[in-house]
Amino acid sequence: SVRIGLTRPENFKTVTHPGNKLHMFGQAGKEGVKYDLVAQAFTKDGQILTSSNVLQIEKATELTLLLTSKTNYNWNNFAEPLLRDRMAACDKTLSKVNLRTVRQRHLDSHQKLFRRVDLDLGAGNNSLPTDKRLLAVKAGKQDSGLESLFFQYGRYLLMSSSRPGDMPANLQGLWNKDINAPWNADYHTNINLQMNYWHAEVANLGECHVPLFDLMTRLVPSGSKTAEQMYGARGWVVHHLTDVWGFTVPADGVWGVWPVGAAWLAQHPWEHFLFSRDRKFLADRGYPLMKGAAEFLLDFLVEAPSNSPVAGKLVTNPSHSPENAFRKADGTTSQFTYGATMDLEIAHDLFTNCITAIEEMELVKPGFDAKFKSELTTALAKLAPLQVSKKTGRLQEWIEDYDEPEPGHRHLSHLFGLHPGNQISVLKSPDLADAAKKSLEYRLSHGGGHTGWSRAWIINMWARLQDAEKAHTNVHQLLAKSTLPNLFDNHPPFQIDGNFGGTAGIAEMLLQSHEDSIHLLPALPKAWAT
Ligand code: FUC
Repeated sequence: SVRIGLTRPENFKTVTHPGNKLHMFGQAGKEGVKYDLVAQAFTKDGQILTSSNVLQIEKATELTLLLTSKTNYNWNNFAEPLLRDRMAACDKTLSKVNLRTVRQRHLDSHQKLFRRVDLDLGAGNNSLPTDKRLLAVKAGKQDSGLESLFFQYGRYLLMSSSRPGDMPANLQGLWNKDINAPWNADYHTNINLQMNYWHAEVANLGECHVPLFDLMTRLVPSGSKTAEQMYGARGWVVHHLTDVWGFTVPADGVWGVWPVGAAWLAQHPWEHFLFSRDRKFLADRGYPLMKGAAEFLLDFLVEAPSNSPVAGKLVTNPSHSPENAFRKADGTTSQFTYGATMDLEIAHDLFTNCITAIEEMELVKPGFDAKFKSELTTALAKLAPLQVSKKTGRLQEWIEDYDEPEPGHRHLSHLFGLHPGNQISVLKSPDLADAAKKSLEYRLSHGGGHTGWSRAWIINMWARLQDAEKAHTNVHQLLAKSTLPNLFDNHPPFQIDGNFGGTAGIAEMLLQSHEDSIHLLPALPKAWAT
């Protein structure tokens, strides 16, 4: 026996309808999305009594509740709200459910994706429930079984929050519980959204990557307008955050003055091609997105002035190194800069990927986009080189060797070339790799890695540096310091990027393919000996 109602912290009404249905409807805020939600009860034995807004179940031996909701948000054209009868649409969904087969359909859909990857690092402490295992890890215990569980959980969360046809996973995946979510449950493009998809390919969930490409495609019209009107540039631009209404202009003061969001996102369709070898995808969707992002950068880059250490080379301007500040010689701090290291690394990554993509297309269409290829090749050769500090031996975060007022900053932007880029390589550019390692150590020795996603990024970087034990220590720290009892990542508060980035990091320790070959067990720690 149970009473069932529906509630929400703002603006809603509930009523019951024949057929044991409970109906909630309302609107987010005064002008926001309108929604309808229907819960329908099915029982074995007993009876269901309905009052005006409650379903009262008496003495049932079994109860099944189906719940569905519809909004007027239009993912296919967010400028035009949907005008459909939402209640009727909910009813239609419910009428299609076959109670006998619905669970099996769920399992089939789950297992098809989930069972593609097995990871066995030993059982660990698996006689305990998850929250107790986590407590033991927080107390210093090793639990390799919990680490493989965390890996699979990251796959599970992406499978559940990013299916083809739907929207990509936001800062909370799709598990936002608040009316006003932290950072609006949006898409931050200066690390967080990309991190959500780092494991998509390597953890064999390529189709779950597609919603990200759908978002990118939807951002092209407004991103092109922003490129044209703000910068007089071709192509499309996204700044440090976006949302589900096509937001592409700067927000949040200096932090928003970071015009390389689209250029970073463009790494993703390229990775999707590398893992799938799907030429049709590359030609129809991937390459056009990459090309537009590259066109913007080609127009945005300028020659550094004669008093710069990289005079005459191409740099971004204005820009900043995500959310970080530097101290100038006169003791004042600033964020605005030109040629932040990350910008240059992103440009290097994108131009290189575009050229390789053109070479793929040339195989089928000789002469494909030859003019653009030569534009890219010229710019790539003229791009300002990465700077290693003569004072510290560290890879500089800025083109000039500024001091760092916050040396443990959560962003590790200048190490983009190490991961997720591959400009910095232990094999091909060992000096840069060594400088990057020194920067990473410096960040860590000043408290870096204190947000979940920051720690997750660090795992990936140690894996790329092939330091198995340091990578593993950070897996342990991610669980011990930045994970909630249900294994959600804790920024704090809950933010899903650390789950996804942590999963990617574990994969990166076991398997890498960013160089020209596949590298098995590049960073295998002692704790995973079996
Ligand atoms: C970036 C980070 C913050 C937070 C936010 C959603 O701006 O610097 O730590 O994760 O995104």
